[in-house]
Amino acid sequence: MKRFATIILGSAVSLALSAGLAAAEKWDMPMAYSATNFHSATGAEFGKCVTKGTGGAIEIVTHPSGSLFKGADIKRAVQTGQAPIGERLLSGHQNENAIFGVDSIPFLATSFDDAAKLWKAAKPAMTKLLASQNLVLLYSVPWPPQGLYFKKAVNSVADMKGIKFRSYNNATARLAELAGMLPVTIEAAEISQAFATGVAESMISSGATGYDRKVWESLTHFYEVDAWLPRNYIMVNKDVWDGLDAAKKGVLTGCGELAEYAGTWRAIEYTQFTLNGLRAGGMTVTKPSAQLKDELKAFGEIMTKEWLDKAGAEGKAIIDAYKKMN
Ligand code: PCA
Repeated sequence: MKRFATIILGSAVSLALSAGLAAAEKWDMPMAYSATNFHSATGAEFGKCVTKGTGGAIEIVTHPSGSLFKGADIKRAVQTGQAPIGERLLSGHQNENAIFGVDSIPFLATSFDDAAKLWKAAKPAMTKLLASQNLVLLYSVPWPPQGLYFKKAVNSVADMKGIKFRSYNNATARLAELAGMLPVTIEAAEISQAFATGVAESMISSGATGYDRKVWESLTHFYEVDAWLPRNYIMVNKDVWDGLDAAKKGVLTGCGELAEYAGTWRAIEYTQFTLNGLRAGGMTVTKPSAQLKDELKAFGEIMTKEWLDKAGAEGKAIIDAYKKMN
């Protein structure tokens, strides 16, 4: 903590000395999830930290809920410089490169502790991959464990056949397919409407997203499957980054480290809070049956193999490094 404070304070002092010389820059930061969600709250705090740390030279303005760019468009917007910075669930881009999907391999890392280890193992490869796409990785925060939502009791894969399933990345769509469901990709910002109109009638997500979007208005059951903990990643356009002086880079990096730490704690706290919220909304929140869990684990094995086939030696090295930490 002292190190961050030193970086930020040092930068603020040096910037204050040059105050009046540099014009303030406004950085719009597109984000995909509801304003009240902990990722959005963390992004807003990160923005304030940067504004303060740079003595107002960079003012970050967050735009949650997909209001500036939809989730699926944020990565491209930052790559091409339409936005200088943005937050994206990178597993949504697994078809570009399997490494982006490392955080959504079923039952590989199913707790916050394990997700942190997997992130540590994956970070160098992810940073390199993003750099090759004109992006600088600043920080990353996990979602709570993923569970299954339905509008009826589901105790086995047989009960899932033919259900319309909202997906948010390749892994969620593949899981649906293996279970005989019908996947349709829908942004988190649009799920309340999708469930209300019957476009979708189930999904895999965190308690957090169900709570943020009040899904108890349409759905009845949440099963705590703990399948994986996907992550959001905050990235800066590399040309913009390269144009910054060392002091500003230091502020962004320091504020990013603080945000990752604080955001992770917020995620942990939001987990139980939102599961309680689903219950208060009238939903049944429970562990899956042993049969359902076993059947899902078998899908997990298939998907792990598929991921390793696509991710090759680099992917295997990440998994090996992660397993060594346990
Ligand atoms: N919420 C996001 C991604 C993972 C999560 O928990 C969503 O459902 O889109």
